[in-house]
Amino acid sequence: MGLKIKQTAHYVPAKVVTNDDLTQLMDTSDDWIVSRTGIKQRHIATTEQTSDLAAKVAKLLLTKANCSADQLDFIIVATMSPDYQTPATAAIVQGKIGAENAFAFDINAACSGFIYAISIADKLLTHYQRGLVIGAEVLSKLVDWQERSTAVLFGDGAGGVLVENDSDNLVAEDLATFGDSGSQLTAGYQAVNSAFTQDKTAIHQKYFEMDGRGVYHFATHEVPTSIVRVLAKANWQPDEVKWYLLHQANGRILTSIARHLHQDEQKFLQNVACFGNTSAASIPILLDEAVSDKRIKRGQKLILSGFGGGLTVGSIAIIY
Ligand code: 4VN
Repeated sequence: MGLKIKQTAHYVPAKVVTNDDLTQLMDTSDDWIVSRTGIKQRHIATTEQTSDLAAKVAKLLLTKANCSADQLDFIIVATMSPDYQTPATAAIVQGKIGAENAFAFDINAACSGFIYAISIADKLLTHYQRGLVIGAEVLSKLVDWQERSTAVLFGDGAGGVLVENDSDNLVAEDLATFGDSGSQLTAGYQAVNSAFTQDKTAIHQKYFEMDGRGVYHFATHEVPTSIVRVLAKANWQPDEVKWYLLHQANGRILTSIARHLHQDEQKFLQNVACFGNTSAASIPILLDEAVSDKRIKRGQKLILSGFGGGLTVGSIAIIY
């Protein structure tokens, strides 16, 4: 017995912001963004919060699985852009959908969050029967819309899976964290500023700050390494894998990683053009799209790999 993905779903806010739209706000161009990142547009929330996107996904998953909310044992939301510090976004979702028998909590592993959450869900399923794992982000809250180096990259959205204790489809996992490089990608610093704070003049960065070259280098080295390790643990050859679903950070990074692994780029699913980088939501959105249009079929071997803030990386070998 073990983790089986029963259903997939995704939801994105309706508003689409194109690269041309961004040229109204900052000195950039469609050409620059497309050639450096592969991104053509992103969905941006105008009123919806992270919990609203996640609750939509939760409801879609229950409907698709023909399951009622009271049959859920747990809800995990992976997010780096929660509604609040407390309550957890997952708790808000639990309340919104009326999952009265479920415990709920968030995890933050940035762009690796969905993979880390699947790993946790797999362990929970030794004691529980059924749960939701959702990646949900409103990154537009954390973007400095004057800063062209980061503002062009990110988008909002949510995706998730309903998992059950069934056949053991999670074959292997590989999670790693490089906290000593964490300053290369930060957002939402929470300043210490109480009645007891002396110097209140310090400048604190609320928005995304990224050492683009550093994070790019990290991704092109540590992601292939993690994938090689997870393949070895699964006892799979790279060629046996039908699809590689990687965090949609940037289209060029995916090309580089495919080359490192000597794999056809066509095996690396890509939707960064439509959604931009949605951090913890990117892999489950990609998964749901490819399951829905029947590229991904039952029994196929998949590698899912997330990487980013922390710095973190996480890969799983899974049979769909
Ligand atoms: C993982 C990665 C990135 C990321 C890093 C660099 C980058 C995305 C730098 C060079 C620039 C184009 C953009 Cl690898 C971000 C996250 C956060 O989710 C996670 N883009 N670029 C250029 O000048 O070509």
